[in-house]
Amino acid sequence: MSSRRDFLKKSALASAFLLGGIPEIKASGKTKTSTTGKKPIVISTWGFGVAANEAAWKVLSAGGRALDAVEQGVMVPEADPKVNSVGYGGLPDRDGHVTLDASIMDENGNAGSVGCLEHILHPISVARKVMEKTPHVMIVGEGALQFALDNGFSKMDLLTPEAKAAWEKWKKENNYSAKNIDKANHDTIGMVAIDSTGNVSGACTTSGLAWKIHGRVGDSPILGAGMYVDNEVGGACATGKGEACMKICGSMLIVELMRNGKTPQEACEEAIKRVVKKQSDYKDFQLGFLALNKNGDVGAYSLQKEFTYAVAVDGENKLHTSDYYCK
Ligand code: SD4
Repeated sequence: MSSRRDFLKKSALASAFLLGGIPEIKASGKTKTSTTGKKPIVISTWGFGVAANEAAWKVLSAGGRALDAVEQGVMVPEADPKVNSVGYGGLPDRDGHVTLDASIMDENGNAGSVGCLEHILHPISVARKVMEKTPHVMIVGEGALQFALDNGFSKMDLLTPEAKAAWEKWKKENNYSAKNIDKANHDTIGMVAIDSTGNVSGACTTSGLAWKIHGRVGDSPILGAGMYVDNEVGGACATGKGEACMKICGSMLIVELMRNGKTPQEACEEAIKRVVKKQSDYKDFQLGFLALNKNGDVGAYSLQKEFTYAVAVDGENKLHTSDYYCK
């Protein structure tokens, strides 16, 4: 049970956090982010990770569970119509469908995911229901929608007027050709948190690649690719070209490298090097990894420049820019 002292400490942490701005820290050369020994902590991908971390921190600073923190955290960009790569407001596939992928994993190794789910505002919460209420790990497409509706989620139109206009413009200019992911048409939220008891959980949610072939599923709902956590080690998540990440089981690879003694930074760099070694078109797309070990050390590395990620720890929530391979 939490003592009053713990409560005051947590409240102070929460207020310091809310008062803190969001300074951006750029990785210069070999400078690495490290926050050894600090708990709770939450990390997430891209600039929208700052607002997501804030929601996650509310849970963590009140002594809540990492699983609840990551779910609450990623629900923020899922519901934000201005974020055109996650949830509501996400850019559609080439047939105009907004199809969502999400996965969640807890400290006991339980996991749930949904792929190609339409019409549901919070795919991450459906993934959690898959984890908690079914004997399965992954449900996709029509079946996932049916499962969501059966479990009390409501159906809505996720295609905003802005996303619809972008799709119509794309259709005029692109002759229905499925676009490969490039350096710009992506941005998944992946999040990993450690709560004050030391437990690790992760979540990942996206509308995936814009203009993809209907039915295409990326790395985000694939355990070990878009996200993976192991309570003995830590966790990792990915953003960028899902196909490239799936081919190396990126997040699982990073967790295993950390288990074998690599720092989160070394593990993220090694994963990117695997892609460079095996995928000759690596200069043409973006892929970024973010990792956290049990000590609260953070690592991040990407193929191309401008991969940003947010770290909330010790009352501060900061946006960082990761080091990258293609210089
Ligand atoms: C995918 N990894 O579906 C996702 C895309 C993305 O930032 O937006 N990543 O391949």
